[in-house]
Amino acid sequence: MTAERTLVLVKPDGVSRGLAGAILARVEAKGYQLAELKLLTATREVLEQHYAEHEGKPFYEPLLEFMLSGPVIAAVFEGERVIEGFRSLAGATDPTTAAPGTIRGDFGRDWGLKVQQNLVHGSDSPESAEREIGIWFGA
Ligand code: DAT
Ligand code: MG
Repeated sequence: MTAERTLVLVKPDGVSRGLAGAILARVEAKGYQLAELKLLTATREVLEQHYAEHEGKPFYEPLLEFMLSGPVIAAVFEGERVIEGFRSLAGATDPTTAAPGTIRGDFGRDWGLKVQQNLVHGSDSPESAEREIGIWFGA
């Protein structure tokens, strides 16, 4: 049986603030296995696919601009219930209200209304994970 997989992104704020190692270390420390890892600057085409579900929302364009503003880390982690487990490690979408002890809760700052600057992305379902891993790493 293949272990569950999830796509993790360390967003441009995480990389530029020097938090990539600390973030990935938390995921490894939880017991998830690193299966793929790369540093890259995203393209608009990749981001349009990745964030297709959010197209048309008010935060869509600022989100894409932010995600294009610097390099990101794309990673695949494997493990039992890793999708749910990583989202629990990441915390709530808004860093201001994300619980202490979570990545967004501990490392998020007061960014005003820039909720998109929340350090990490994690897939939200097995279907999303396979779709997103295909986008960032190919089939
Ligand atoms: P998550 O990343 O927790 O899965 P999401 O899929 O709802 O959250 O949204 C994708 C990203 O879009 C999120 O990480 C940050 C940004 N975003 C979501 N809601 C927002 C909002 N109300 N204002 C600004 N950015 C938002
Ligand atoms: Mg999401």
